[in-house]
Amino acid sequence: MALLFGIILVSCDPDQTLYNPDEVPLIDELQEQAEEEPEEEPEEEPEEENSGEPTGDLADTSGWSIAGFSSEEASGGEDTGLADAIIDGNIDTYWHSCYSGDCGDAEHPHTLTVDMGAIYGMGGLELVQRQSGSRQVNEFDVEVSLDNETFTPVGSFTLEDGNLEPQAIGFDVVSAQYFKIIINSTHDGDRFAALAEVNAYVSGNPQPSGTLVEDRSEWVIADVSSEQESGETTGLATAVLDGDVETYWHSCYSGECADSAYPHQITIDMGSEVNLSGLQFAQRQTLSRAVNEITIEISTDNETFIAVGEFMLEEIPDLQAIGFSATTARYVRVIMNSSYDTDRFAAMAEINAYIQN
Ligand SMILES: [Ca+2]
Ligand SMILES: [Ca+2]
Repeated sequence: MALLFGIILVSCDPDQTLYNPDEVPLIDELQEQAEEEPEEEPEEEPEEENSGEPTGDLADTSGWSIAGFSSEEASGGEDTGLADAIIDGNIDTYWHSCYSGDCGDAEHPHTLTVDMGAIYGMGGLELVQRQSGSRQVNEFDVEVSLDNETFTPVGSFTLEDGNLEPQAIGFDVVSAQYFKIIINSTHDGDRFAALAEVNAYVSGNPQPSGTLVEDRSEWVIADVSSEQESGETTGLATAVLDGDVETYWHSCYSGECADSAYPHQITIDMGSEVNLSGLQFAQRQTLSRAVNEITIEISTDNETFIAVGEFMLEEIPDLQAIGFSATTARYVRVIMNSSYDTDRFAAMAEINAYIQN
Protein backbone atom coordinates (compact mmCIF):
# COMPACT_ATOMS: atom_id res chain seq x y z
CA MET A 1 0.00 0.00 0.00
CA ALA A 2 2.88 2.34 0.80
CA LEU A 3 4.24 1.93 -2.71
CA LEU A 4 0.83 2.48 -4.30
CA PHE A 5 0.26 5.58 -2.16
CA GLY A 6 3.64 6.90 -3.23
CA ILE A 7 2.88 6.42 -6.91
CA ILE A 8 -0.42 8.27 -6.61
CA LEU A 9 1.31 11.18 -4.85
CA VAL A 10 3.93 11.40 -7.57
CA SER A 11 1.45 11.20 -10.41
CA CYS A 12 -0.62 14.01 -8.92
CA ASP A 13 2.37 16.35 -8.72
CA PRO A 14 2.78 18.21 -12.04
CA ASP A 15 6.40 19.03 -11.24
CA GLN A 16 7.46 15.44 -11.18
CA THR A 17 7.36 12.63 -13.66
CA LEU A 18 6.37 9.03 -13.22
CA TYR A 19 9.96 8.00 -13.86
CA ASN A 20 12.42 7.99 -11.02
CA PRO A 21 15.76 9.31 -12.39
CA ASP A 22 17.55 7.15 -9.84
CA GLU A 23 16.20 4.08 -11.52
CA VAL A 24 17.28 2.75 -14.87
CA PRO A 25 14.15 2.52 -17.08
CA LEU A 26 13.36 -0.75 -18.79
CA ILE A 27 14.44 -0.92 -22.42
CA ASP A 28 10.90 -0.93 -23.74
CA GLU A 29 10.06 2.10 -21.63
CA LEU A 30 12.98 3.98 -23.16
CA GLN A 31 11.72 3.01 -26.61
CA GLU A 32 8.21 4.10 -25.71
CA GLN A 33 9.44 7.43 -24.36
CA ALA A 34 11.51 8.04 -27.47
CA GLU A 35 8.46 7.68 -29.67
CA GLU A 36 5.80 9.36 -27.58
CA GLU A 37 4.77 12.97 -27.34
CA PRO A 38 4.78 14.63 -23.91
CA GLU A 39 1.42 14.08 -22.32
CA GLU A 40 -0.47 15.93 -19.67
CA GLU A 41 -0.74 14.20 -16.32
CA PRO A 42 -3.87 12.08 -16.27
CA GLU A 43 -6.71 13.17 -14.06
CA GLU A 44 -7.31 10.99 -11.07
CA GLU A 45 -10.63 9.27 -11.50
CA PRO A 46 -12.55 7.41 -8.84
CA GLU A 47 -12.24 3.65 -9.16
CA GLU A 48 -15.41 2.05 -10.46
CA GLU A 49 -16.59 -1.14 -8.91
CA ASN A 50 -16.67 -4.12 -11.21
CA SER A 51 -20.22 -5.21 -11.85
CA GLY A 52 -20.19 -8.34 -9.78
CA GLU A 53 -18.76 -11.69 -8.90
CA PRO A 54 -17.98 -14.08 -11.74
CA THR A 55 -20.11 -17.18 -12.26
CA GLY A 56 -18.49 -20.56 -12.89
CA ASP A 57 -14.96 -21.88 -12.72
CA LEU A 58 -11.80 -20.86 -14.56
CA ALA A 59 -11.60 -22.58 -17.94
CA ASP A 60 -9.02 -24.99 -19.31
CA THR A 61 -7.30 -22.68 -21.80
CA SER A 62 -5.24 -25.36 -23.55
CA GLY A 63 -7.40 -25.29 -26.71
CA TRP A 64 -7.61 -21.50 -26.90
CA SER A 65 -6.18 -19.26 -29.61
CA ILE A 66 -6.04 -15.58 -30.50
CA ALA A 67 -8.71 -14.70 -33.08
CA GLY A 68 -7.76 -11.06 -33.55
CA PHE A 69 -5.98 -8.00 -32.14
CA SER A 70 -5.63 -4.32 -32.97
CA SER A 71 -1.82 -4.40 -32.72
CA GLU A 72 0.97 -6.30 -31.02
CA GLU A 73 4.64 -5.57 -30.45
CA ALA A 74 6.68 -7.99 -32.54
CA SER A 75 10.10 -6.33 -32.25
CA GLY A 76 11.31 -8.90 -29.75
CA GLY A 77 11.89 -6.19 -27.19
CA GLU A 78 8.97 -7.49 -25.21
CA ASP A 79 8.55 -10.84 -23.57
CA THR A 80 6.87 -11.65 -25.83
CA GLY A 81 4.79 -8.62 -26.79
CA LEU A 82 2.60 -10.84 -28.96
CA ALA A 83 -1.10 -11.23 -28.39
CA ASP A 84 -0.88 -14.97 -27.69
CA ALA A 85 1.16 -14.18 -24.57
CA ILE A 86 -2.14 -13.47 -22.77
CA ILE A 87 -3.19 -17.15 -22.98
CA ASP A 88 0.14 -18.91 -22.41
CA GLY A 89 -0.46 -19.47 -18.68
CA ASN A 90 2.67 -17.48 -17.77
CA ILE A 91 2.11 -14.22 -15.89
CA ASP A 92 5.60 -13.01 -16.82
CA THR A 93 4.86 -12.95 -20.57
CA TYR A 94 2.51 -10.27 -21.87
CA TRP A 95 0.93 -8.70 -24.88
CA HIS A 96 2.04 -5.13 -25.57
CA SER A 97 0.41 -2.72 -28.00
CA CYS A 98 2.65 -1.93 -30.97
CA TYR A 99 5.12 0.95 -30.54
CA SER A 100 7.60 0.27 -33.36
CA GLY A 101 7.49 -0.14 -37.12
CA ASP A 102 4.41 0.49 -39.26
CA CYS A 103 2.02 0.08 -36.33
CA GLY A 104 4.09 2.24 -33.96
CA ASP A 105 1.35 4.84 -33.65
CA ALA A 106 -1.21 2.40 -32.22
CA GLU A 107 -3.43 4.01 -29.64
CA HIS A 108 -6.61 3.34 -27.65
CA PRO A 109 -8.86 1.56 -28.02
CA HIS A 110 -6.72 -1.57 -28.19
CA THR A 111 -8.54 -4.85 -28.80
CA LEU A 112 -7.75 -8.51 -28.18
CA THR A 113 -10.09 -11.31 -29.29
CA VAL A 114 -9.81 -14.82 -27.86
CA ASP A 115 -11.27 -17.98 -29.47
CA MET A 116 -12.19 -20.43 -26.69
CA GLY A 117 -12.55 -23.22 -29.25
CA ALA A 118 -16.05 -24.19 -28.11
CA ILE A 119 -19.20 -22.48 -26.88
CA TYR A 120 -19.16 -21.81 -23.15
CA GLY A 121 -21.62 -20.46 -20.62
CA MET A 122 -19.36 -17.54 -19.71
CA GLY A 123 -19.86 -15.54 -16.51
CA GLY A 124 -16.72 -13.47 -16.10
CA LEU A 125 -13.06 -12.96 -16.79
CA GLU A 126 -9.87 -13.16 -14.80
CA LEU A 127 -7.15 -10.77 -15.96
CA VAL A 128 -3.54 -10.31 -14.86
CA GLN A 129 -1.73 -7.00 -15.32
CA ARG A 130 1.81 -6.85 -16.66
CA GLN A 131 4.01 -7.77 -13.70
CA SER A 132 6.42 -4.83 -14.03
CA GLY A 133 3.54 -2.49 -13.17
CA SER A 134 3.98 -0.59 -16.44
CA ARG A 135 1.14 0.14 -18.92
CA GLN A 136 -1.50 -1.05 -16.48
CA VAL A 137 -4.93 -1.48 -18.03
CA ASN A 138 -7.61 0.80 -16.57
CA GLU A 139 -10.96 0.95 -18.43
CA PHE A 140 -12.08 -1.79 -20.79
CA ASP A 141 -15.21 -3.18 -22.39
CA VAL A 142 -15.98 -6.85 -22.99
CA GLU A 143 -17.92 -8.15 -25.97
CA VAL A 144 -18.77 -11.77 -26.86
CA SER A 145 -19.56 -13.62 -30.06
CA LEU A 146 -20.49 -17.05 -31.40
CA ASP A 147 -18.93 -16.52 -34.85
CA ASN A 148 -16.19 -13.84 -34.46
CA GLU A 149 -18.30 -11.53 -36.63
CA THR A 150 -21.29 -10.34 -34.62
CA PHE A 151 -20.28 -9.19 -31.13
CA THR A 152 -22.55 -8.34 -28.21
CA PRO A 153 -21.40 -6.03 -25.37
CA VAL A 154 -21.54 -7.54 -21.87
CA GLY A 155 -20.23 -4.61 -19.86
CA SER A 156 -17.60 -1.99 -19.03
CA PHE A 157 -15.04 -2.69 -16.34
CA THR A 158 -11.84 -1.44 -14.76
CA LEU A 159 -8.69 -3.09 -13.49
CA GLU A 160 -6.83 -1.86 -10.44
CA ASP A 161 -3.53 -0.03 -10.84
CA GLY A 162 -0.52 -1.81 -9.39
CA ASN A 163 -2.51 -4.93 -8.44
CA LEU A 164 -0.39 -7.68 -9.97
CA GLU A 165 -2.63 -10.48 -8.67
CA PRO A 166 -5.35 -12.00 -10.88
CA GLN A 167 -8.34 -9.65 -10.95
CA ALA A 168 -11.82 -11.05 -11.55
CA ILE A 169 -14.80 -9.38 -13.17
CA GLY A 170 -18.28 -10.84 -13.40
CA PHE A 171 -21.25 -10.48 -15.71
CA ASP A 172 -24.51 -12.27 -16.47
CA VAL A 173 -23.82 -15.70 -17.94
CA VAL A 174 -23.81 -15.57 -21.73
CA SER A 175 -23.10 -18.17 -24.44
CA ALA A 176 -19.85 -17.35 -26.20
CA GLN A 177 -17.06 -18.92 -28.17
CA TYR A 178 -15.19 -15.63 -28.67
CA PHE A 179 -14.64 -12.72 -26.32
CA LYS A 180 -13.14 -9.36 -27.17
CA ILE A 181 -11.38 -7.12 -24.67
CA ILE A 182 -11.52 -3.47 -25.74
CA ILE A 183 -8.99 -1.46 -23.73
CA ASN A 184 -9.99 2.20 -23.56
CA SER A 185 -7.38 3.58 -21.16
CA THR A 186 -4.35 2.76 -19.06
CA HIS A 187 -3.64 4.08 -15.57
CA ASP A 188 -0.62 6.06 -16.76
CA GLY A 189 -2.84 7.96 -19.22
CA ASP A 190 -0.60 7.03 -22.12
CA ARG A 191 -1.58 5.42 -25.43
CA PHE A 192 0.18 2.10 -24.78
CA ALA A 193 -1.26 -0.93 -23.06
CA ALA A 194 -0.05 -4.32 -21.90
CA LEU A 195 -1.72 -7.39 -20.45
CA ALA A 196 -0.14 -10.56 -19.04
CA GLU A 197 -2.97 -13.11 -18.86
CA VAL A 198 -6.67 -13.61 -19.37
CA ASN A 199 -8.94 -16.52 -18.50
CA ALA A 200 -12.71 -16.93 -18.44
CA TYR A 201 -15.14 -18.18 -15.81
CA VAL A 202 -17.33 -20.83 -17.41
CA SER A 203 -20.04 -23.22 -16.28
CA GLY A 204 -21.51 -26.37 -17.78
CA ASN A 205 -19.98 -28.39 -20.55
CA PRO A 206 -18.64 -26.44 -23.54
CA GLN A 207 -20.94 -26.87 -26.55
CA PRO A 208 -19.60 -27.76 -30.00
CA SER A 209 -19.61 -25.53 -33.01
CA GLY A 210 -20.03 -27.28 -36.37
CA THR A 211 -22.63 -29.84 -37.38
CA LEU A 212 -23.69 -33.24 -36.08
CA VAL A 213 -22.63 -36.18 -38.22
CA GLU A 214 -25.65 -37.67 -40.01
CA ASP A 215 -24.11 -40.77 -41.56
CA ARG A 216 -22.09 -43.04 -39.29
CA SER A 217 -22.29 -46.07 -41.63
CA GLU A 218 -18.51 -46.05 -42.15
CA TRP A 219 -17.77 -45.88 -38.43
CA VAL A 220 -16.52 -48.94 -36.55
CA ILE A 221 -15.43 -49.74 -33.02
CA ALA A 222 -11.61 -49.75 -33.06
CA ASP A 223 -11.27 -50.87 -29.47
CA VAL A 224 -13.31 -51.40 -26.32
CA SER A 225 -12.12 -52.24 -22.82
CA SER A 226 -14.89 -54.79 -22.40
CA GLU A 227 -18.42 -55.43 -23.60
CA GLN A 228 -21.33 -57.58 -22.49
CA GLU A 229 -22.10 -60.21 -25.10
CA SER A 230 -25.29 -61.60 -23.63
CA GLY A 231 -28.27 -60.48 -21.67
CA GLU A 232 -28.23 -56.83 -22.78
CA THR A 233 -29.88 -55.05 -25.66
CA THR A 234 -27.36 -55.35 -27.08
CA GLY A 235 -24.47 -54.83 -24.67
CA LEU A 236 -21.96 -54.69 -27.51
CA ALA A 237 -19.94 -51.55 -28.21
CA THR A 238 -21.42 -51.31 -31.73
CA ALA A 239 -24.69 -50.35 -30.04
CA VAL A 240 -23.34 -46.80 -29.49
CA LEU A 241 -23.26 -46.33 -33.27
CA ASP A 242 -26.63 -47.80 -34.31
CA GLY A 243 -28.67 -44.61 -34.03
CA ASP A 244 -31.06 -46.19 -31.53
CA VAL A 245 -31.03 -44.69 -28.04
CA GLU A 246 -32.73 -47.82 -26.69
CA THR A 247 -29.73 -50.04 -27.49
CA TYR A 248 -26.56 -49.57 -25.48
CA TRP A 249 -23.06 -50.78 -24.78
CA HIS A 250 -22.56 -52.28 -21.34
CA SER A 251 -19.25 -53.11 -19.67
CA CYS A 252 -18.74 -56.84 -19.22
CA TYR A 253 -20.26 -58.40 -16.08
CA SER A 254 -20.27 -62.12 -16.94
CA GLY A 255 -17.72 -64.71 -18.04
CA GLU A 256 -13.99 -64.18 -18.03
CA CYS A 257 -14.23 -60.37 -18.21
CA ALA A 258 -16.79 -60.10 -15.40
CA ASP A 259 -14.40 -58.19 -13.16
CA SER A 260 -13.99 -55.30 -15.60
CA ALA A 261 -14.01 -51.95 -13.82
CA TYR A 262 -13.32 -48.24 -14.34
CA PRO A 263 -11.74 -46.81 -16.31
CA HIS A 264 -13.69 -48.22 -19.24
CA GLN A 265 -13.06 -46.99 -22.77
CA ILE A 266 -14.50 -47.11 -26.25
CA THR A 267 -12.39 -46.11 -29.27
CA ILE A 268 -14.25 -45.22 -32.47
CA ASP A 269 -12.75 -45.23 -35.96
CA MET A 270 -14.62 -42.61 -38.02
CA GLY A 271 -13.19 -44.07 -41.24
CA SER A 272 -11.41 -40.93 -42.40
CA GLU A 273 -9.95 -37.76 -40.96
CA VAL A 274 -12.41 -35.06 -39.97
CA ASN A 275 -12.18 -31.69 -38.23
CA LEU A 276 -13.68 -32.89 -34.97
CA SER A 277 -15.24 -30.20 -32.74
CA GLY A 278 -17.26 -32.22 -30.24
CA LEU A 279 -19.13 -35.35 -29.28
CA GLN A 280 -22.77 -36.11 -28.59
CA PHE A 281 -23.74 -38.72 -26.02
CA ALA A 282 -26.88 -40.54 -24.97
CA GLN A 283 -26.78 -42.26 -21.61
CA ARG A 284 -28.57 -45.58 -21.27
CA GLN A 285 -32.19 -44.44 -21.17
CA THR A 286 -32.96 -45.99 -17.76
CA LEU A 287 -29.92 -44.09 -16.37
CA SER A 288 -28.76 -47.35 -14.81
CA ARG A 289 -24.92 -47.35 -14.90
CA ALA A 290 -24.94 -43.73 -16.10
CA VAL A 291 -21.43 -42.48 -16.77
CA ASN A 292 -20.16 -39.43 -14.88
CA GLU A 293 -16.53 -38.36 -15.51
CA ILE A 294 -14.95 -38.89 -18.92
CA THR A 295 -11.74 -38.05 -20.73
CA ILE A 296 -11.84 -37.55 -24.51
CA GLU A 297 -8.78 -38.37 -26.58
CA ILE A 298 -8.25 -38.11 -30.34
CA SER A 299 -5.81 -39.63 -32.81
CA THR A 300 -5.07 -39.70 -36.50
CA ASP A 301 -3.32 -43.11 -36.44
CA ASN A 302 -4.91 -45.10 -33.57
CA GLU A 303 -1.51 -45.12 -31.86
CA THR A 304 -0.75 -41.64 -30.57
CA PHE A 305 -3.71 -40.15 -28.72
CA ILE A 306 -4.02 -36.57 -27.53
CA ALA A 307 -6.36 -35.65 -24.68
CA VAL A 308 -8.75 -32.84 -25.55
CA GLY A 309 -10.19 -32.52 -22.07
CA GLU A 310 -11.92 -33.98 -19.06
CA PHE A 311 -15.66 -33.52 -18.74
CA MET A 312 -18.65 -34.63 -16.70
CA LEU A 313 -21.67 -36.10 -18.45
CA GLU A 314 -25.06 -35.22 -17.05
CA GLU A 315 -27.28 -37.88 -15.50
CA ILE A 316 -30.09 -37.33 -18.01
CA PRO A 317 -31.64 -39.48 -20.78
CA ASP A 318 -31.54 -36.61 -23.31
CA LEU A 319 -28.86 -36.24 -25.94
CA GLN A 320 -26.00 -34.15 -24.54
CA ALA A 321 -23.08 -32.55 -26.33
CA ILE A 322 -19.53 -31.64 -25.36
CA GLY A 323 -17.49 -29.24 -27.48
CA PHE A 324 -13.77 -28.68 -27.78
CA SER A 325 -11.34 -26.89 -30.02
CA ALA A 326 -11.72 -28.37 -33.51
CA THR A 327 -8.87 -30.75 -34.31
CA THR A 328 -8.09 -33.17 -37.11
CA ALA A 329 -8.89 -36.70 -36.02
CA ARG A 330 -9.89 -40.08 -37.38
CA TYR A 331 -10.08 -41.92 -34.05
CA VAL A 332 -11.79 -40.74 -30.89
CA ARG A 333 -11.46 -42.49 -27.55
CA VAL A 334 -13.92 -41.94 -24.73
CA ILE A 335 -12.36 -42.96 -21.43
CA MET A 336 -15.02 -43.37 -18.77
CA ASN A 337 -13.62 -42.69 -15.31
CA SER A 338 -16.62 -42.99 -12.98
CA SER A 339 -20.33 -43.70 -12.77
CA TYR A 340 -23.10 -41.86 -10.96
CA ASP A 341 -23.89 -44.95 -8.87
CA THR A 342 -20.14 -45.24 -8.03
CA ASP A 343 -20.26 -48.92 -9.00
CA ARG A 344 -17.74 -50.46 -11.40
CA PHE A 345 -20.11 -50.90 -14.37
CA ALA A 346 -20.78 -48.52 -17.24
CA ALA A 347 -23.30 -48.25 -20.06
CA MET A 348 -23.73 -45.89 -23.01
CA ALA A 349 -26.52 -45.74 -25.60
CA GLU A 350 -25.08 -43.50 -28.33
CA ILE A 351 -21.91 -41.63 -29.29
CA ASN A 352 -21.90 -39.24 -32.24
CA ALA A 353 -19.65 -36.39 -33.31
CA TYR A 354 -19.72 -32.76 -34.43
CA ILE A 355 -17.44 -31.73 -37.25
CA GLN A 356 -16.47 -28.46 -38.91
CA ASN A 357 -16.00 -28.15 -42.63
CA1 LIG B 1 1.31 -14.57 -20.34
CA1 LIG C 1 -27.65 -47.32 -29.51
